[in-house]
Amino acid sequence: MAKRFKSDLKHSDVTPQKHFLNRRNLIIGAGVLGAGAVAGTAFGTLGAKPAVAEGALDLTPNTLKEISSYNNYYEFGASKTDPAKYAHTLTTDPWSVKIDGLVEKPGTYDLADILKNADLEERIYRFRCVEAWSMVVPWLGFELASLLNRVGVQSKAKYVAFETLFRPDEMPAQKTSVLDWPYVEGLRLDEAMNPLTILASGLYGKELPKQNGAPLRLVVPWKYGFKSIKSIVRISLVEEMPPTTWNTVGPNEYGFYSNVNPEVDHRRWSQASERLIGGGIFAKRQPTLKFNGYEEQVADLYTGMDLAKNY
Ligand SMILES: Nc1nc2c(c(=O)[nH]1)N[C@H]1C(S)=C(S)[C@@H](COP(=O)(O)O)O[C@H]1N2
Ligand SMILES: [Mo]
Repeated sequence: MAKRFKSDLKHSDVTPQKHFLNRRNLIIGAGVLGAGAVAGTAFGTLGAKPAVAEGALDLTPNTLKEISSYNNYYEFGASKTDPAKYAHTLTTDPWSVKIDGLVEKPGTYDLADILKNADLEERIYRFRCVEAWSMVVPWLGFELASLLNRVGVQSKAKYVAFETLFRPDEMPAQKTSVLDWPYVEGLRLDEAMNPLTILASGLYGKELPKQNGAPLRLVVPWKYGFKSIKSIVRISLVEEMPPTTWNTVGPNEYGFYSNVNPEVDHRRWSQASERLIGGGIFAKRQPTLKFNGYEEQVADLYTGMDLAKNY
């Protein structure tokens, strides 16, 4: 797989948005199609929206403005426009991540050190929220597996638990009880080790906007957006399935797995289609794809499981 950015580049050195967009066809389906993706340049004029067959992976990125002004980040309020208004109060530097539990080298790692050793690269992923909207986001990140391998996962570990910062002085909604704080999420170890699963520190070649989960957030493209936990301060390797915020809030509506699945409706709405953010009010809804279009890469993880029960 092409590694576009080396970790010795500062975010500010990284490709400006325009050039970045022009390269999207080269990396369409990064981590999915590999070198064969170069064929994507056949889409024609770089930067123009390619004609995409129904059901195919359209990886035309949303604009930075769209991606950073329509967010879910409950620590800053429950409305989609709250995070862009209020997340600027968050201090993201210095930042460290505690890695503990069933690992060989537990410790509190400085984010700068994590990033210095990381193989940062562009990943353009579809992102599907459980509320039936979607975006395409050009992340800058690295495989979670590479970090886990570096700290050494013990053989008893079966799950990975993640925790967001708890700092009510900077995250105003943490003074209320809309959710149990801190926000927590979890993955089965094999899901965490899948090469599609990344930790992102940027998007559009720049540092992550705070409303998108700076300075480090998870991205799991075949799962509903809420699995992609923001502003991570702790990663724990554990033996038991860890609690997750939305499952705690509504166990009937949000399961542990939360794989994107058009065949399994949410209790209160259909998951068969989605609204692409930025498409305009007259835009046709697009059909939702199983595993958000990443079926080929991840379906094996769930062989033999009833996905209607394990939602
Ligand atoms: N800590 C934290 N992480 C979070 C959330 C949150 O409220 N708090 N919201 C989740 C939900 S519901 C979604 S859809 C995505 C939104 O990511 P985006 O704002 O970058 O699009 O973040 C997820 N991660
Ligand atoms: Mo969401």
